[in-house]
Amino acid sequence: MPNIHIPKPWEISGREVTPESVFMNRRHFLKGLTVAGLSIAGAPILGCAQNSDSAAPPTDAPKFDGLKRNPDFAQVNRPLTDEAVAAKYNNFYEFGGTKSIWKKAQALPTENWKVEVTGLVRNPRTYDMDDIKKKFPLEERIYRFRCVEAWAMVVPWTGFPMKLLIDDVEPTAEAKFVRFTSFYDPKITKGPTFSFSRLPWPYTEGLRIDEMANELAFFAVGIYGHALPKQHGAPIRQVMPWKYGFKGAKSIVKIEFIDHQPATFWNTLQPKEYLFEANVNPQKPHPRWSQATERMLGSGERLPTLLYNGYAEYVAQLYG
Ligand SMILES: Nc1nc2c(c(=O)[nH]1)N[C@H]1C(S)=C(S)[C@@H](COP(=O)(O)O)O[C@H]1N2
Ligand SMILES: [Mo]
Repeated sequence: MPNIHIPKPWEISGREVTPESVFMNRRHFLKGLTVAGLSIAGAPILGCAQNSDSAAPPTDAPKFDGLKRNPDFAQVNRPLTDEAVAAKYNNFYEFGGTKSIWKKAQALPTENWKVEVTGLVRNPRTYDMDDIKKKFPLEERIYRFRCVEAWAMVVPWTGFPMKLLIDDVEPTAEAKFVRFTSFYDPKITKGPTFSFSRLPWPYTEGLRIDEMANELAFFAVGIYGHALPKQHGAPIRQVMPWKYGFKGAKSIVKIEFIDHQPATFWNTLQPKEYLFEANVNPQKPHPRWSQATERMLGSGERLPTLLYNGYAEYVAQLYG
């Protein structure tokens, strides 16, 4: 719904604001902190107007051949989000602090991509994208996706369960956590205009090993049947459907198996707002807004948020 702005209770005013003015108005949230960027991550105010540019974003990526949809993840009782909507409404702070970074993200260099897997594993490996596609059978899964900012979408991802990579590298008994690191090169990933130099780049995320081994935890190399467009985190990203979207690092270059809980990007900036665990939970409000409902991208429909984003039967036992 281009340019239609429905004010939310947590908003400063009914108009669109820039990241800088959010920061100026929300200074009190930053008390005791020297970092400006963090009030932006969760500020749903930035997400309220959709990109009014209606042309479909370019993708020259061919469709995956013979891709099979996993029948266990074939639908979620919600309509699929329109591809062009999902492709033009992104969080990718390496390319800016707004939702409309898709053009800037085209600067991401994805040729000869390598993913280094190291740390507490029997078989450390560096994969290129051909190795990954040869080694791990790709499937399609339709997942709900919930950003901590209370917007949501439903998209078909192409990829493979993280468990297959675990089996390939064989973590040792000492490995308890895993850290994912995104591509970072300050000449290319220039970041938001505000306080860039103080953000804890590179973007990192982390999981417990048992979370990573859960059948839902997914590496995506594609979306809507073709390779990931750069703005979605090409050529490979995490997708963690029962957690808030920030738990899924984009454009992964390194995966490390470690014995301690890693520091992560948003949790380092604002530990009270962006928890390490970050499971979707309608009962646990974000300190600055309710998480009880969510706004679907495209339709703007407001729907109730589901515990574990609707995936309790798969993951509730991890948190007993
Ligand atoms: N490297 C990196 N990964 C990231 C982010 C980011 O800024 N940088 N944003 C996260 C957040 S907050 C969300 S909601 C999702 C958005 O994914 P999408 O743009 O493909 O919808 O990416 C996550 N992964
Ligand atoms: Mo997010």
